[in-house]
Amino acid sequence: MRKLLILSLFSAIVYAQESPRYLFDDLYFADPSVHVFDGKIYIYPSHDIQTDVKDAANGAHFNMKDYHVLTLNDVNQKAKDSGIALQLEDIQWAKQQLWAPDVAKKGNKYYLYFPAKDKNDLFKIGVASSKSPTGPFKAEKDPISGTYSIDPTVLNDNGTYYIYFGGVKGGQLQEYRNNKRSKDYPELQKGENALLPKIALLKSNMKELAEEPKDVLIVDENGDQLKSGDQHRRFFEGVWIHQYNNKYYLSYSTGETHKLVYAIGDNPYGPFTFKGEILTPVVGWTTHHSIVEINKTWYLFYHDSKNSGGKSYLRSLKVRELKYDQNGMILPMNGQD
Ligand code: FUB
Repeated sequence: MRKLLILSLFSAIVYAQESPRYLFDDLYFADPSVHVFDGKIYIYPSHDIQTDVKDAANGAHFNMKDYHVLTLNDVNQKAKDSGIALQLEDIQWAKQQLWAPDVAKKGNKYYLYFPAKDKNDLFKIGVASSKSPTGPFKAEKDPISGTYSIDPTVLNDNGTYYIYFGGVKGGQLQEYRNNKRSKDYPELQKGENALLPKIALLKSNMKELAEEPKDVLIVDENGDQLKSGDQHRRFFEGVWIHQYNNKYYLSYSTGETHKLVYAIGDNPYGPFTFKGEILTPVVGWTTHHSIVEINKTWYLFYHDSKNSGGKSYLRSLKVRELKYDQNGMILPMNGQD
């Protein structure tokens, strides 16, 4: 009996550690980029809302109009909403669709990077700054020159800052080759090289690119670039980069197959070698995440659409512990939990 009690207590503890938790109940938020700044946890999500835009293949129904910043005292508690940090009407160049953002801190300033459609319905990436991690953020008059597509994330590599971005289909990445846009590029055949996320060094002002965006190469175990038809492994959107044991982990969504997967490289530019799955599909079409170490424990922050009965554009934030094996491989998790 005592043995049984100890055993069930043990499994309760393990289960409690490994099962995901929702972070916020009152509003729908998605695409969490999480950072620890000066010992405090900040969540920079998209803010999902219901509008009258109908479901569309180009994602027009993801019709978000502002950003909130959430704070978290402890991953086991609910997050607190700090209110609106930036809204569409205050971004001169943007017309619609404030999609997944990220924030970087440099010195005493915080820089919010966000995708939005401009007046010509082209996704660009904007930047807004603030002296406070919770905003309000003031947007620059124009998007960052040389950027396009969606899902920016910024790596602070010992004081050198790199921006990554890109997303296929609704994210418009397929309309670009070598940073040049054309509506006439033919659809990629299954055997052709897959589209890749982009990387560019940021200038010291954090508001401009210091170089032309470059492809972030993702290869298989033989060193061959992943192909367009390899839907279970190739890049689609939602890139995140973190460092573990002196390696760079590039993680992203596979889109149509709805997985979170990762690849490992030796430097921010790659190449990155595909390693495996992090999370099987969640409820809802999109899957987008961040991976962060907090107090020596690693966490996966992500979203699903369970709370809205599966509406892909009304998503809720979740967190769960993430573990590595002794070789630095991430232990895969079940997105349906
Ligand atoms: O939230 C809008 C879009 O859905 C994001 O930019 C993508 O990553 C996907 O999560």
